[in-house]
Amino acid sequence: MAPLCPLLLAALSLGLGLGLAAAASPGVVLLLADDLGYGDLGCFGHPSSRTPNLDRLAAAGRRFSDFYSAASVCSPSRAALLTGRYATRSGVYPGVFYPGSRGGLPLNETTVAELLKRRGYVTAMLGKWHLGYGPNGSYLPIHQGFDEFLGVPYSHDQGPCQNLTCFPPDTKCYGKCDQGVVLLPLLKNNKIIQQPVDFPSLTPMYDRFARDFILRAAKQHRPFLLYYASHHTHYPQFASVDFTGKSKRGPVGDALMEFDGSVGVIMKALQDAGVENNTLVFFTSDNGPELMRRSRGGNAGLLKCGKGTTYEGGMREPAVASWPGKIAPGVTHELASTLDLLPTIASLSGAQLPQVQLDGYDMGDVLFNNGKSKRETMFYYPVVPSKKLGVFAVRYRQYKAHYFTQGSTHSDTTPDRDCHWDTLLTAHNPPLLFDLDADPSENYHLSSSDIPNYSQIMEQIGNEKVKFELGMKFGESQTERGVDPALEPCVKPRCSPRPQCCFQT
Ligand code: CSN
Ligand code: MG
Repeated sequence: MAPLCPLLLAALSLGLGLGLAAAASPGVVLLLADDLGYGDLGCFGHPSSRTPNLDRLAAAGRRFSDFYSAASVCSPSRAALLTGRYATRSGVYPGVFYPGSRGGLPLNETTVAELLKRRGYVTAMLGKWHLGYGPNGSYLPIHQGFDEFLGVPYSHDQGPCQNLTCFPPDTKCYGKCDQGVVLLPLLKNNKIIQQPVDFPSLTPMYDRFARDFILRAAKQHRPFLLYYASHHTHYPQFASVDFTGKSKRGPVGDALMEFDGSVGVIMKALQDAGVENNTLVFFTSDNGPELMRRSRGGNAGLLKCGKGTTYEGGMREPAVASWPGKIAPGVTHELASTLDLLPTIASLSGAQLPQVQLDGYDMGDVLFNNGKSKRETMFYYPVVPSKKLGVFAVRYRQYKAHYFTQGSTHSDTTPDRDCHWDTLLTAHNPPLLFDLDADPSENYHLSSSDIPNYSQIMEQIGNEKVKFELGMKFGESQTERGVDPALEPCVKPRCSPRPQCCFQT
């Protein structure tokens, strides 16, 4: 027995070492809603939404009151979330990608998935990508650190959605979408498996994938990253049979309820896999609500305007972080952003930060120690950012100064004309200053007669703006590389006439 001991010990310690390393690396689930506003969730005050799973997540975890996405539309917001950098750096501007876009999130950008893969994580992405398709699908998630992808490469209104099949079959679908482009494709990795996507069965398929992925990773004792970017609650709304007509809030409520159902499936999978207490779950949305859809858009709650604007409703989002036993339940009023996810997750997993200029801060102290945020500023770029105009607004602590304001089609139809497309670009000198703690709705701008330290605050904000903009290097624009209809995803690559022939029954 004695001579065996050192060997046995060595084997044991090797096994334990690997086991501990795996156990020490937490699972990460990122849940992203689409065009969901600050006022849309039950746990953020919406009276008729039904979001029991998100409400439960929020009750058991930390709910953020002052959390920001880094852009007011989709592609730049998602680029920032995955890279920890404002999208002006990566070149994901102006606007968003289209089915035939030549560009995408540049492959030399480092995503959070790539960081984690280097730490031995298995990684998967579900749902809406919207960071480019490109020649031969060269910008798809599988080229940006995700081992697996099941989803749609862009928004589901960027295709002829009158073909979006709703349940029951004779139900009117909610709205009209882009014509003259290919039907919406569903991809598995880089392969088109449906065209058009069958929307009523899509979320149940995602749910099965998510559950299988989590159970498989746990069985293999591998740490994992699941990035689930739902199509809900973006227009046009859809839901599967289990959720159609089930909410009190109509189409947008049904869609939100279906997303909430997926959250429930994922939480149950984490429990069943026994990894619930070793997994960070983080929920937020990509940008504010599309108010132009009237009651079928989302709701920004008490915030001003929505999608496409640099008012609070465009970029301030509901957010929840949950990790049983590690994150104490409650609400935090600390400032945080999707930009902070990459540095935070890197620190949790022991991953090296990429050697580039990051815009995020590790929010570990906020999450785990009820501490102060390292973030004191947030910068608001418009949908069409330019070096000439720079940022439209700056938040510093509780203060926000608007240097420029502009309405957006995405925020049309509300009673507040400031939000509308025909409210043109307006420069403000001096900038319009608001105290967001006292006035989160940006109703009453302040002057020197309102607060004694007005000039100090304006000077401080001005300094932060100058400092930030000196350090901002605009990347080459990826959306201005234009579109080529030949690049649109097509299930029959050489068929004609396009785009109608890109169809498989
Ligand atoms: S977004 O919504 O992708 O969620 O931002 O579906 O800005 O021109 C935005 N846009 C289609 C969209 C176009 C979208 C635009
Ligand atoms: Mg969006």
